[in-house]
Amino acid sequence: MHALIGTWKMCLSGAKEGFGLLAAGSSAADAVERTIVRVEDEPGYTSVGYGGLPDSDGHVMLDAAFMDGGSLRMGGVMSVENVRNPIRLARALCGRETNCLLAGRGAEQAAVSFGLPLRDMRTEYAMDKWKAAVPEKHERLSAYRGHDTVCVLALDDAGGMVAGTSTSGLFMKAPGRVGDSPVIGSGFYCDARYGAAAATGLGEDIMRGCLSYEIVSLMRRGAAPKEACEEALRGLVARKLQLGEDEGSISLIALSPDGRFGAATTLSVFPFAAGAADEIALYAADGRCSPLRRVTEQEMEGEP
Ligand code: SD4
Repeated sequence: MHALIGTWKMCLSGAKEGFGLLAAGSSAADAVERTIVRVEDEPGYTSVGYGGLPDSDGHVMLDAAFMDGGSLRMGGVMSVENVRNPIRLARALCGRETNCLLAGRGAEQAAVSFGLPLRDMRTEYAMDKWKAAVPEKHERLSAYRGHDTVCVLALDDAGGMVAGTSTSGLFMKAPGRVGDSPVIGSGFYCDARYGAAAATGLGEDIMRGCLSYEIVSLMRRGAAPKEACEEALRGLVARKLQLGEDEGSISLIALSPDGRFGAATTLSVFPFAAGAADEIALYAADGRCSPLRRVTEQEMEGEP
């Protein structure tokens, strides 16, 4: 059995390639990397890799992570600049016993030592957006429409499971700000015995609930992927409401070792690509926990 799930409509074409690799017998690791590299290389996606929107200083600072569910090893980078494919760097760091999570300059040096390509990640469009931005308006950061992390979970025919994430974080974030995406247990988690999970949305909230670890724990205790996503989300949202906060902007995905996938969201619609066995397609979850429905790209026009 092989399966793959990835956040947002933007990953659909990459996910088709990743899924094709799985169908041809490749590893979950290769499928995750391929899917995410496709999103990172696309300048039109302003939330991931090349073309990502900058921080308040005008720097495009990237976070990424890669976790192997067989060994429970992870690699990650945070606040890295000028690395063309942060997910490839995260994967290269995965497997190290120490020094597997690197920030800033050290991460860039590691990219050079691995021979990974560097690139100026700023596009004219992103810098124009930054010049036009009013810093005060961005004091309260939000995971606004079109600013989303790519998270991919894959299962291969040999039972291997991998989780990967890549993001430029939030537009106009404070220099040095890191979200959930490279933080194990929050932005992603993968244990091939029980399943994999990942999150997108406001990282500061996602980290408060360690949501990805929570989902995998629920699957360990027998929950199906969709149920686990819904229960983890419900728990954090209930607490936020109790504290007088709004429910926030959080979307979650999960995959089980037998190829079932699930998702949950606080949004009115959360598109994602998913497939098991023979076909990959676009689906949507909604904030009312309705059954996941298959959708077309046209129906999701205007959604990230
Ligand atoms: C972050 N979780 O840096 C990321 C951003 C994101 O939808 O996923 N936005 O907090």
